[in-house]
Amino acid sequence: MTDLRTGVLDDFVSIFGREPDGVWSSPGRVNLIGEHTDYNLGFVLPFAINRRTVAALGLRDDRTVRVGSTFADELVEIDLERLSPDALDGWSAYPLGVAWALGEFGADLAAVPGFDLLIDSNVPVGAGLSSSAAIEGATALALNDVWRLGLDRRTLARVGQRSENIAVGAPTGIMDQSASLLGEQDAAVFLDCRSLDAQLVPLGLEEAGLAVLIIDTGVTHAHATGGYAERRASCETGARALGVEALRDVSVDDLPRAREILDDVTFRRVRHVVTEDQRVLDTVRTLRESGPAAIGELLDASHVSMRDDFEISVPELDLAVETAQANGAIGARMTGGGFGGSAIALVPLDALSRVQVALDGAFAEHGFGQPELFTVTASQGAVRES
Ligand code: GAF
Repeated sequence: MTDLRTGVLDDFVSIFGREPDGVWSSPGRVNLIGEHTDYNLGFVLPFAINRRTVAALGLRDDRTVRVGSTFADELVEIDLERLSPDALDGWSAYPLGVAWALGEFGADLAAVPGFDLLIDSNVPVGAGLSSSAAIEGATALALNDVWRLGLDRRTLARVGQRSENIAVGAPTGIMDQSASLLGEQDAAVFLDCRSLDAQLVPLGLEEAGLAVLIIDTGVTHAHATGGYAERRASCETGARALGVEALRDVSVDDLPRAREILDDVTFRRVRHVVTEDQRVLDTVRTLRESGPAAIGELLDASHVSMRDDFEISVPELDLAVETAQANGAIGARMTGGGFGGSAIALVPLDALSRVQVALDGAFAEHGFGQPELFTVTASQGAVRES
């Protein structure tokens, strides 16, 4: 972390020729369980990870905004007057979209000063670990401070979501930004996506001798297009047909009636969301009563539901999950929006190398590219670093 912070400070000075007002950071996230439940106003249980995005920001005395990053070789410049979703594209839509969205949540964009912003990150892009929410969280926290907006973290999460929905054009829910802004060390964030009530649930992984292994398949996913939006539309169709505001309002006991009313595909989409909400509640209860070693079956069941009912897995993710399970993982599932990205496996420390060797072997045997394997810990959410 010190390296990222020092690096972004040095780079800010060499690019903009002055010191920034401060450095802020926000982490990526992994979702332990609760997939595609957030936009159905249900429950999720993500945690912030020990991979972060840092943002160095300095106010200007004019109305110009300049943003740069260590991963894109360009400096994007725009006047605050012209800041609108239509004017934004590429990677800079993430930080600039946040500046625009703050205007939707009370910032007077006609009165605030411009700024220079530089971003660096060690959250892998395209791995399903929310590198985008990390940029949004760091930018939102920084602008909230320097523009003295006084918005709370739940509101900043909504700002990030609005930016992603409107400026970037991805119809995502509130989970990723909430995890990035509300996460704490060694705890998962149990979020009710209707009320936005968030409770921290201690994970106790180290005490239990367990690690969360990320298996990044390298298969890229893009939320702005295709399957994600189509799944969301199916859920909305299902909710309308069942006469509820959102699938959150459907319980496991309602599923027999749902089967009578809905076509097969819509029914299976609904069944995933309804049973996944229940699995989140069961996981939270199990973690509190029995600890992390007892949640394996819930993780496994979540993967089966995403593979068979929601149909958002791919062969590489299925292979990752099955190989981890067969070699000592307590539980495993794909994580995030699906169609690529990463799986997670909950692995006893003494089985970690066996699982890793087996994954490398299985991917090679199937002719798939080598997966990236690394463990993550539950870390602190967004902070001002200096
Ligand atoms: C992506 C989205 F950004 C989240 O809002 C969530 O819907 C997730 O996919 C699926 O659970 O990460």
